[in-house]
Amino acid sequence: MIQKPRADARRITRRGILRLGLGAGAALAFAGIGEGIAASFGARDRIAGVRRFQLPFVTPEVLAPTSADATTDYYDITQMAAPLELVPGLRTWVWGYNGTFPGPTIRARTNRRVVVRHVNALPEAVSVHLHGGVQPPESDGYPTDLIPPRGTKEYVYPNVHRAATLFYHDHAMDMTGPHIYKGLSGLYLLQDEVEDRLPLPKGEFDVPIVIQDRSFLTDGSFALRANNPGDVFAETGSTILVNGVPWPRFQVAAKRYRLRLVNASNTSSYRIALSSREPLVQIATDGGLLDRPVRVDSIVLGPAERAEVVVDFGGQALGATVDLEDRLGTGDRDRLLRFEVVRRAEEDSQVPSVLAPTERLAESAAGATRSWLFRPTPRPTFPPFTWTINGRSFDPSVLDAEVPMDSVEIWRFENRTLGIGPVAAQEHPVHVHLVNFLVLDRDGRPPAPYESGWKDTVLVGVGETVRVIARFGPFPGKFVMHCHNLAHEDHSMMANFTVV
Ligand SMILES: [Cu+2]
Repeated sequence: MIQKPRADARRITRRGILRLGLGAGAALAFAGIGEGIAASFGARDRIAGVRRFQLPFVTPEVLAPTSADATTDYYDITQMAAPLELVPGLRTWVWGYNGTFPGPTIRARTNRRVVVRHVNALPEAVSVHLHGGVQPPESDGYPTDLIPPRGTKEYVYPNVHRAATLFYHDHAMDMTGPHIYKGLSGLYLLQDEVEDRLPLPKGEFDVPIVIQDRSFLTDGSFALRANNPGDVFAETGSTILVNGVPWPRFQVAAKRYRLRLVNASNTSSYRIALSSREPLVQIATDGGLLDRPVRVDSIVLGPAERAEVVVDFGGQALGATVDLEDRLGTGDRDRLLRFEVVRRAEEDSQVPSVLAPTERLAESAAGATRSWLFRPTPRPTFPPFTWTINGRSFDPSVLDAEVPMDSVEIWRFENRTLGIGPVAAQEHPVHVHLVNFLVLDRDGRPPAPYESGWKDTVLVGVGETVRVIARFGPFPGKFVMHCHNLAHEDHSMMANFTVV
């Protein structure tokens, strides 16, 4: 029964809260609960221990179209519960696209339409958002545009965007966090002719690295806290999964690999680096290829951010190991996966010095600047605050901005704390639907090299102000922008804008 894990999780949460104590005044006590619960997961024997680097690396299956015609590929996906052995010897009930975790990968081509028909065989209403996709509002997965249980909806993706690593995931009102934690996300790889012509690693040497953290109870179920006040803070886990496998070992050839790094975690950010201390050669951001590769020591990926890198194992001896590290992670979480160099292979790839032409937008092209304030707002009920944008909780009926079609705007994201302890000091990964943007500056300083390309999500650190620039269009209608820490998004750091 899929409801059982939630009952168990509730019990753990309550005990966690009791152990921390609530006698120190609601606000201060509450300030510690989120961190305390997250930390207590790893320390409790009810959480399953998972050994690192035991299981083979896998990539999610690629979904075959059900049918195709001159303009369109048609896909069918059933959202369903399924028992999977994610941890050896344990059974985990996931909510998966076609019952898999992560969901199947859709491969799409720029300017060729994709239609995905979703059947909801889950007990709760769902909505599907293609993250980073440029699609009209009726196919964008608006939070209240729900597919009820036993319902069906067709999403039409025009694929007018350049090549990029996108992903599709649940976006149901107030329930996105729990739904994604249970498994509702999958890759959508958009490819085009510019990318085809580049001599980058291809085929089996072009691999997705979908990073998620989860905790498992000893009965195998996800240690997902129920939709309770604790969710205001974080949905994290003690186990790192890559493509659904705990800390896999990836047996590689001694040559170049293209790694598509995707942070599909609910709350966690990662600073990704190689244990060999070699730099990462980054070739793409959220919105696709950079104009030129950049060499970086590490890449910070907040929730929903992506980066693509080329790693060359050509200089490694057979038998050597290189780990992908998370330099923000502690304990077992300091590693994401292990590469083991096991064979020689002919090198047929390069990283060219010029990748893809990248349009830039000049600040002088902007017709307007809008400011968006991300902060907790106090309220009289428990928990004593909620996450807000410009002081407002998300309301589907309230319009927060009206943007003229095809206009260029500068959006200014400011992360301000409430001053009641660590609870108020959280970063916000800000995601804008419909558009890609360029980061202009972070507290007045130029963006880091690893975020210098087109993006759809940007991490706004504690106390920071980040300015981005975007052209709004080509589809009119109502879209959302929100924090992609799913605990914040669900409670209720989201706003509406229309393109008119
Ligand atoms: Cu946030």
